[in-house]
Amino acid sequence: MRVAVVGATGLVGTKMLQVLAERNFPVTELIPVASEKSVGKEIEYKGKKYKVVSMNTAIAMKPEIALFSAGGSTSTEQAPRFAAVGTTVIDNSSAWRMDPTKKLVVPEVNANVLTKEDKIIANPNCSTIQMVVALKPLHDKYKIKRVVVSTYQSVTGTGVKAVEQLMNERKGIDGPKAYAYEIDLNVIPHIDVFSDGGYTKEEIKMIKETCKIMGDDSIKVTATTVRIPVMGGHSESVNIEFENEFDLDEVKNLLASAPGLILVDDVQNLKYPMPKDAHEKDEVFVGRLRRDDTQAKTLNMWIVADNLRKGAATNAVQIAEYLIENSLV
Ligand code: 2RA
Repeated sequence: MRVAVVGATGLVGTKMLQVLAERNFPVTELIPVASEKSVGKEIEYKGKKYKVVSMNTAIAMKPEIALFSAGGSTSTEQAPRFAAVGTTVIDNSSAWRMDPTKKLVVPEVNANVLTKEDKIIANPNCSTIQMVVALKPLHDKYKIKRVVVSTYQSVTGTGVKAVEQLMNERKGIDGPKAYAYEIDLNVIPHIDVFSDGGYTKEEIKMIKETCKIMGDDSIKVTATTVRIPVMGGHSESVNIEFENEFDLDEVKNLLASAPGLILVDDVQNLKYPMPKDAHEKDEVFVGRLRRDDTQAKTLNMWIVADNLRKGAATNAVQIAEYLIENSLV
Protein backbone atom coordinates (compact mmCIF):
# COMPACT_ATOMS: atom_id res chain seq x y z
CA MET A 1 0.00 0.00 0.00
CA ARG A 2 1.17 3.54 -0.76
CA VAL A 3 0.23 5.38 2.42
CA ALA A 4 0.16 9.16 2.85
CA VAL A 5 0.20 10.67 6.32
CA VAL A 6 -1.15 14.20 6.05
CA GLY A 7 -0.07 16.37 8.97
CA ALA A 8 2.95 14.11 9.48
CA THR A 9 4.83 16.55 11.71
CA GLY A 10 2.05 17.13 14.29
CA LEU A 11 1.46 15.19 17.53
CA VAL A 12 -1.16 12.87 16.01
CA GLY A 13 0.66 12.56 12.67
CA THR A 14 3.86 11.50 14.46
CA LYS A 15 1.87 8.97 16.46
CA MET A 16 0.26 7.66 13.24
CA LEU A 17 3.74 6.97 11.83
CA GLN A 18 4.74 5.24 15.07
CA VAL A 19 1.59 3.08 15.13
CA LEU A 20 1.91 2.15 11.42
CA ALA A 21 5.48 1.00 12.08
CA GLU A 22 4.68 -0.89 15.30
CA ARG A 23 1.78 -2.77 13.75
CA ASN A 24 3.81 -3.58 10.64
CA PHE A 25 1.20 -2.01 8.40
CA PRO A 26 1.88 -3.13 4.81
CA VAL A 27 3.42 0.16 3.63
CA THR A 28 5.17 -0.15 0.26
CA GLU A 29 5.71 3.59 -0.02
CA LEU A 30 5.35 6.15 2.74
CA ILE A 31 4.33 9.67 1.73
CA PRO A 32 4.62 12.16 4.60
CA VAL A 33 2.68 15.34 3.85
CA ALA A 34 2.56 18.64 5.71
CA SER A 35 1.94 22.33 5.18
CA GLU A 36 4.17 24.29 2.78
CA LYS A 37 6.41 25.50 5.60
CA SER A 38 7.35 21.90 6.51
CA VAL A 39 7.95 20.67 2.94
CA GLY A 40 11.51 19.33 2.65
CA LYS A 41 11.80 18.58 6.39
CA GLU A 42 12.76 15.02 7.23
CA ILE A 43 10.79 12.53 9.30
CA GLU A 44 11.84 9.04 10.31
CA TYR A 45 9.91 5.84 9.67
CA LYS A 46 11.29 2.41 10.58
CA GLY A 47 14.81 3.84 10.83
CA LYS A 48 14.69 5.46 7.37
CA LYS A 49 14.49 9.16 6.62
CA TYR A 50 11.69 10.53 4.41
CA LYS A 51 11.27 14.05 3.03
CA VAL A 52 7.96 15.76 3.73
CA VAL A 53 6.15 16.55 0.46
CA SER A 54 3.40 18.99 -0.49
CA MET A 55 -0.28 18.13 -0.86
CA ASN A 56 -0.09 18.36 -4.68
CA THR A 57 2.93 16.04 -4.88
CA ALA A 58 1.16 13.49 -2.64
CA ILE A 59 -2.07 13.61 -4.68
CA ALA A 60 -0.11 13.09 -7.91
CA MET A 61 1.35 9.90 -6.36
CA LYS A 62 -2.22 8.49 -5.94
CA PRO A 63 -1.74 6.70 -2.61
CA GLU A 64 -4.22 3.92 -1.78
CA ILE A 65 -4.68 5.26 1.76
CA ALA A 66 -4.25 8.71 3.31
CA LEU A 67 -4.38 9.19 7.07
CA PHE A 68 -5.27 12.82 7.72
CA SER A 69 -4.58 14.81 10.85
CA ALA A 70 -4.18 18.33 9.62
CA GLY A 71 -7.20 20.21 10.97
CA GLY A 72 -10.74 20.74 9.73
CA SER A 73 -10.21 23.28 6.96
CA THR A 74 -7.35 21.30 5.37
CA SER A 75 -9.53 18.18 5.44
CA THR A 76 -12.52 19.96 3.94
CA GLU A 77 -10.37 21.23 1.10
CA GLN A 78 -7.93 18.38 0.52
CA ALA A 79 -9.68 15.10 1.41
CA PRO A 80 -12.00 15.30 -1.66
CA ARG A 81 -8.95 15.91 -3.90
CA PHE A 82 -7.35 12.67 -2.63
CA ALA A 83 -10.67 10.82 -2.93
CA ALA A 84 -10.96 12.03 -6.55
CA VAL A 85 -7.75 10.16 -7.50
CA GLY A 86 -9.02 6.97 -5.81
CA THR A 87 -7.38 7.35 -2.38
CA THR A 88 -9.33 6.24 0.69
CA VAL A 89 -8.98 9.01 3.27
CA ILE A 90 -9.29 8.34 7.00
CA ASP A 91 -9.70 11.75 8.55
CA ASN A 92 -9.05 12.64 12.17
CA SER A 93 -10.58 16.13 12.05
CA SER A 94 -14.18 16.99 12.84
CA ALA A 95 -14.84 18.11 9.24
CA TRP A 96 -16.77 15.04 8.03
CA ARG A 97 -17.91 13.36 11.23
CA MET A 98 -21.53 14.45 11.21
CA ASP A 99 -21.89 14.49 7.41
CA PRO A 100 -24.70 11.97 6.78
CA THR A 101 -22.91 10.72 3.65
CA LYS A 102 -19.74 9.81 5.61
CA LYS A 103 -19.14 6.92 8.01
CA LEU A 104 -17.89 7.62 11.53
CA VAL A 105 -16.07 4.52 12.64
CA VAL A 106 -14.68 2.83 15.74
CA PRO A 107 -13.73 -0.67 14.51
CA GLU A 108 -14.77 -2.46 17.73
CA VAL A 109 -18.24 -0.89 17.42
CA ASN A 110 -19.30 -0.38 13.79
CA ALA A 111 -16.61 -1.37 11.25
CA ASN A 112 -19.34 -3.40 9.52
CA VAL A 113 -20.84 -0.18 8.07
CA LEU A 114 -17.80 0.30 5.80
CA THR A 115 -18.01 -0.39 2.06
CA LYS A 116 -15.71 0.01 -0.96
CA GLU A 117 -17.57 3.21 -1.84
CA ASP A 118 -16.43 5.00 1.33
CA LYS A 119 -13.59 7.20 0.11
CA ILE A 120 -13.63 9.63 3.04
CA ILE A 121 -14.04 7.94 6.43
CA ALA A 122 -14.20 9.97 9.63
CA ASN A 123 -12.23 9.08 12.75
CA PRO A 124 -14.25 10.18 15.81
CA ASN A 125 -13.25 12.58 18.57
CA CYS A 126 -10.81 11.07 21.09
CA SER A 127 -13.09 11.32 24.13
CA THR A 128 -15.97 9.74 22.18
CA ILE A 129 -13.90 6.81 20.90
CA GLN A 130 -12.85 5.52 24.31
CA MET A 131 -16.38 5.90 25.68
CA VAL A 132 -18.15 4.00 22.88
CA VAL A 133 -15.66 1.10 23.04
CA ALA A 134 -16.84 0.60 26.64
CA LEU A 135 -20.52 1.38 26.02
CA LYS A 136 -21.02 -0.96 23.04
CA PRO A 137 -21.03 -4.36 24.85
CA LEU A 138 -23.31 -2.91 27.54
CA HIS A 139 -25.72 -1.37 25.01
CA ASP A 140 -25.96 -4.69 23.17
CA LYS A 141 -26.89 -6.48 26.38
CA TYR A 142 -28.94 -4.01 28.47
CA LYS A 143 -29.82 -1.13 26.06
CA ILE A 144 -28.57 2.26 27.20
CA LYS A 145 -31.17 4.97 27.89
CA ARG A 146 -28.97 7.80 29.14
CA VAL A 147 -25.29 8.60 29.71
CA VAL A 148 -23.89 11.36 31.93
CA VAL A 149 -20.16 11.81 31.25
CA SER A 150 -17.54 14.11 32.77
CA THR A 151 -14.07 14.08 31.22
CA TYR A 152 -10.56 14.72 32.53
CA GLN A 153 -8.60 15.37 29.33
CA SER A 154 -4.87 15.35 28.69
CA VAL A 155 -3.13 18.45 27.29
CA THR A 156 -1.86 16.30 24.39
CA GLY A 157 -5.41 16.52 22.98
CA THR A 158 -4.79 20.22 22.29
CA GLY A 159 -1.42 19.74 20.57
CA VAL A 160 2.27 20.56 20.89
CA LYS A 161 1.70 24.14 22.09
CA ALA A 162 -0.34 22.95 25.07
CA VAL A 163 2.30 20.41 26.07
CA GLU A 164 4.87 23.23 25.92
CA GLN A 165 2.63 25.50 28.00
CA LEU A 166 2.31 22.88 30.74
CA MET A 167 6.05 22.12 30.77
CA ASN A 168 7.02 25.83 30.73
CA GLU A 169 4.65 26.60 33.60
CA ARG A 170 6.11 23.70 35.55
CA LYS A 171 9.62 25.13 35.06
CA GLY A 172 8.41 28.67 35.80
CA ILE A 173 9.31 30.01 32.35
CA ASP A 174 7.23 32.14 30.01
CA GLY A 175 6.16 30.96 26.55
CA PRO A 176 3.30 30.58 24.09
CA LYS A 177 -0.12 29.87 25.59
CA ALA A 178 -2.57 27.31 24.24
CA TYR A 179 -5.17 28.04 26.93
CA ALA A 180 -6.81 31.18 28.29
CA TYR A 181 -5.56 30.24 31.78
CA GLU A 182 -2.66 28.46 33.46
CA ILE A 183 -3.05 24.72 33.14
CA ASP A 184 -0.48 23.53 35.66
CA LEU A 185 -2.02 23.08 39.13
CA ASN A 186 -5.35 23.98 37.56
CA VAL A 187 -8.43 22.46 35.89
CA ILE A 188 -10.16 24.21 32.97
CA PRO A 189 -13.83 23.27 32.38
CA HIS A 190 -13.67 24.34 28.76
CA ILE A 191 -12.56 22.31 25.69
CA ASP A 192 -13.01 23.73 22.18
CA VAL A 193 -15.29 26.73 21.68
CA PHE A 194 -18.55 27.50 23.45
CA SER A 195 -21.70 26.89 21.47
CA ASP A 196 -25.47 27.02 21.97
CA GLY A 197 -26.93 26.58 25.42
CA GLY A 198 -23.56 26.93 27.19
CA TYR A 199 -22.12 23.62 25.90
CA THR A 200 -18.67 23.43 24.32
CA LYS A 201 -18.11 21.85 20.91
CA GLU A 202 -16.21 19.00 22.60
CA GLU A 203 -19.34 18.24 24.66
CA ILE A 204 -21.56 18.40 21.58
CA LYS A 205 -19.17 16.03 19.76
CA MET A 206 -19.54 13.48 22.56
CA ILE A 207 -23.33 13.79 22.47
CA LYS A 208 -23.81 13.54 18.69
CA GLU A 209 -20.96 11.21 17.72
CA THR A 210 -21.98 8.60 20.30
CA CYS A 211 -25.43 8.16 18.69
CA LYS A 212 -23.99 8.07 15.16
CA ILE A 213 -21.31 5.44 15.97
CA MET A 214 -23.68 3.30 18.02
CA GLY A 215 -26.33 3.64 15.29
CA ASP A 216 -28.98 4.57 17.83
CA ASP A 217 -30.36 8.10 18.14
CA SER A 218 -32.42 7.15 21.18
CA ILE A 219 -29.33 7.16 23.45
CA LYS A 220 -29.38 10.37 25.50
CA VAL A 221 -25.94 11.75 26.32
CA THR A 222 -25.00 14.78 28.38
CA ALA A 223 -21.38 15.81 28.87
CA THR A 224 -19.02 18.14 30.75
CA THR A 225 -15.53 18.16 29.23
CA VAL A 226 -12.56 19.36 31.27
CA ARG A 227 -8.86 19.91 30.61
CA ILE A 228 -6.46 18.80 33.33
CA PRO A 229 -2.64 19.02 33.64
CA VAL A 230 -2.01 15.42 32.53
CA MET A 231 -0.12 13.94 29.57
CA GLY A 232 -0.83 10.19 29.35
CA GLY A 233 -4.46 10.05 28.31
CA HIS A 234 -8.05 11.07 28.81
CA SER A 235 -10.15 9.83 31.74
CA GLU A 236 -13.93 9.77 31.98
CA SER A 237 -16.45 9.33 34.75
CA VAL A 238 -19.53 7.79 33.15
CA ASN A 239 -22.98 7.23 34.65
CA ILE A 240 -25.14 4.92 32.53
CA GLU A 241 -28.87 4.29 32.88
CA PHE A 242 -30.08 1.11 31.17
CA GLU A 243 -33.46 0.03 29.89
CA ASN A 244 -32.96 -3.42 31.42
CA GLU A 245 -31.69 -4.67 34.78
CA PHE A 246 -28.03 -5.75 34.96
CA ASP A 247 -25.87 -7.91 37.16
CA LEU A 248 -22.59 -6.28 38.20
CA ASP A 249 -20.52 -9.44 37.81
CA GLU A 250 -22.00 -10.01 34.38
CA VAL A 251 -21.12 -6.41 33.43
CA LYS A 252 -17.52 -7.06 34.50
CA ASN A 253 -17.38 -10.26 32.46
CA LEU A 254 -18.84 -8.54 29.41
CA LEU A 255 -16.30 -5.72 29.61
CA ALA A 256 -13.40 -8.07 30.30
CA SER A 257 -14.15 -10.08 27.18
CA ALA A 258 -15.06 -7.21 24.84
CA PRO A 259 -12.65 -6.32 22.01
CA GLY A 260 -10.19 -3.52 22.72
CA LEU A 261 -11.08 -3.27 26.41
CA ILE A 262 -9.09 -4.13 29.52
CA LEU A 263 -10.86 -4.38 32.88
CA VAL A 264 -8.80 -3.00 35.78
CA ASP A 265 -11.17 -3.21 38.72
CA ASP A 266 -9.73 -4.49 41.97
CA VAL A 267 -10.19 -1.72 44.51
CA GLN A 268 -9.09 -3.96 47.43
CA ASN A 269 -5.65 -3.88 45.87
CA LEU A 270 -5.98 -0.25 44.70
CA LYS A 271 -6.23 -1.27 41.04
CA TYR A 272 -8.09 1.09 38.74
CA PRO A 273 -7.28 2.68 35.38
CA MET A 274 -5.04 5.77 35.33
CA PRO A 275 -3.58 7.80 32.43
CA LYS A 276 -0.07 7.00 33.68
CA ASP A 277 -0.72 3.32 32.96
CA ALA A 278 -2.78 3.78 29.78
CA HIS A 279 -0.05 5.93 28.22
CA GLU A 280 1.40 4.34 25.04
CA LYS A 281 -1.19 1.53 25.15
CA ASP A 282 -3.69 0.88 22.36
CA GLU A 283 -6.50 -0.46 24.54
CA VAL A 284 -9.25 1.26 26.51
CA PHE A 285 -9.17 0.62 30.28
CA VAL A 286 -12.31 0.41 32.46
CA GLY A 287 -12.74 0.15 36.20
CA ARG A 288 -14.45 1.53 39.35
CA LEU A 289 -17.57 -0.39 38.33
CA ARG A 290 -20.38 0.09 40.80
CA ARG A 291 -24.12 0.47 40.98
CA ASP A 292 -25.54 3.96 41.22
CA ASP A 293 -27.66 3.38 44.33
CA THR A 294 -29.68 6.55 43.76
CA GLN A 295 -31.42 5.18 40.68
CA ALA A 296 -32.56 1.79 39.33
CA LYS A 297 -30.67 0.04 36.49
CA THR A 298 -27.83 2.57 36.64
CA LEU A 299 -24.06 1.97 36.60
CA ASN A 300 -21.01 4.10 37.38
CA MET A 301 -17.81 3.45 35.46
CA TRP A 302 -14.35 5.00 34.94
CA ILE A 303 -12.76 4.88 31.46
CA VAL A 304 -9.16 5.76 30.52
CA ALA A 305 -7.27 5.61 27.20
CA ASP A 306 -4.26 7.18 25.51
CA ASN A 307 -5.99 9.88 23.47
CA LEU A 308 -3.23 10.07 20.86
CA ARG A 309 -3.39 6.29 20.33
CA LYS A 310 -6.89 4.75 20.60
CA GLY A 311 -8.33 8.27 20.61
CA ALA A 312 -6.68 9.13 17.28
CA ALA A 313 -3.78 7.31 15.56
CA THR A 314 -4.51 3.70 16.55
CA ASN A 315 -8.21 3.98 15.69
CA ALA A 316 -7.34 5.42 12.26
CA VAL A 317 -4.80 2.64 11.57
CA GLN A 318 -7.30 -0.01 12.76
CA ILE A 319 -9.83 1.33 10.23
CA ALA A 320 -7.17 1.04 7.51
CA GLU A 321 -6.36 -2.52 8.64
CA TYR A 322 -10.05 -3.43 8.48
CA LEU A 323 -10.31 -2.03 4.93
CA ILE A 324 -7.38 -4.18 3.81
CA GLU A 325 -8.54 -7.34 5.63
CA ASN A 326 -11.96 -6.99 3.99
CA SER A 327 -10.67 -6.01 0.52
CA LEU A 328 -12.39 -2.62 0.73
CA VAL A 329 -9.35 -0.73 -0.53
C1 2RA B 1 -9.07 17.31 22.86
N1 2RA B 1 -10.89 16.43 21.54
O1 2RA B 1 -8.62 16.58 23.74
C2 2RA B 1 -9.58 16.78 21.61
C3 2RA B 1 -8.63 16.37 20.59
N2 2RA B 1 -9.19 15.69 19.48
O2 2RA B 1 -9.11 18.52 22.92
